[in-house]
Amino acid sequence: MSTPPERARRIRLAAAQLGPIARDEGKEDVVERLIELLRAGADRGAELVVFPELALTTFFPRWWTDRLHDADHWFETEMPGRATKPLFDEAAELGVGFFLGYAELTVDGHRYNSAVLVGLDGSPVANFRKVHIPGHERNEPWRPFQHLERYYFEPGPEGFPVWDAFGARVGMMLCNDRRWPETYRVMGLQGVELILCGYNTPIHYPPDPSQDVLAPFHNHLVMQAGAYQNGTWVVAAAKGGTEEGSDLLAQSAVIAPSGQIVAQALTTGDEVVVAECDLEWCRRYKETLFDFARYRRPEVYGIITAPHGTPATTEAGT
Ligand code: CDT
Repeated sequence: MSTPPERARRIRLAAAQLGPIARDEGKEDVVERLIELLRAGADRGAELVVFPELALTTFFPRWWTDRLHDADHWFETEMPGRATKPLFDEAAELGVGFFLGYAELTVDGHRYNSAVLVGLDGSPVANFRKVHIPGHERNEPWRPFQHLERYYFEPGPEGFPVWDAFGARVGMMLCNDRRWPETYRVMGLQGVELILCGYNTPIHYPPDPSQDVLAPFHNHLVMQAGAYQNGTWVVAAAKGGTEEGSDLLAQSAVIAPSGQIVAQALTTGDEVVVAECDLEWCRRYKETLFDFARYRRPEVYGIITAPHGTPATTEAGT
């Protein structure tokens, strides 16, 4: 008996990369840039446009302030708010969904590095809070610039849920989350078919500058591996270029469940890349090499959920 032919489930996806955002650039001006990118994506048939992490402002964790409340103006207390409403309205008008990274300040005072997923009708479908918070907690004046995400943000307590949206099983992650295999696997175990990601990656890594030259390689390495090992599409949008003296990696990309890059930004500025993605491709990997039910061995993976692992104690040669 022959296998029935696969039916395609196609969606056109866009990664909308942003060039630098100046410290004094108003959110209203940034939203105008986002609307231009949204229109460019829609003109090319995109149904869903992915914007970067913290897409409304400069990457403000590069600066220290003694008083956390002095940073409140970088945060959103509602979504949509006054500045972002025009983007939601334009999306509804165009019938295009989007993913937008932003700094979230909740009514009870929690601060998260978040992303909202907005449906084709311009209404929010889901909110995601970044889980892996990189950098440091206090001012470290020896650095050429700070990476104070651990001062400004709490880790998202909800982990990595997936949602049924845009005809797909959709998951979200933000920047540093993409470097952790657990991020993809937790979503993979929920059948994810499409992972949306925004990032701001300084090319210079002060704790170990020998990694700087490898930043572009590591960026794609982790996402290509995560896509392949979980049979999922990944769409990742960067903030690139020199922002307030800090060089940010660009390289926004759409990655197939095979791990191959099917579209990639060519510049470090505002740019939209579009790809047509067949969600059925996920099955090729989920039902063969990465058939989790058949091949995974969770009974020997227990240490994965231990807080810090344990030093190796097995003696060689016994
Ligand atoms: N925004 C973000 O998460 N950036 C980190 C930089 C790591 S170095 C502190 C990243 O993983 O790209």
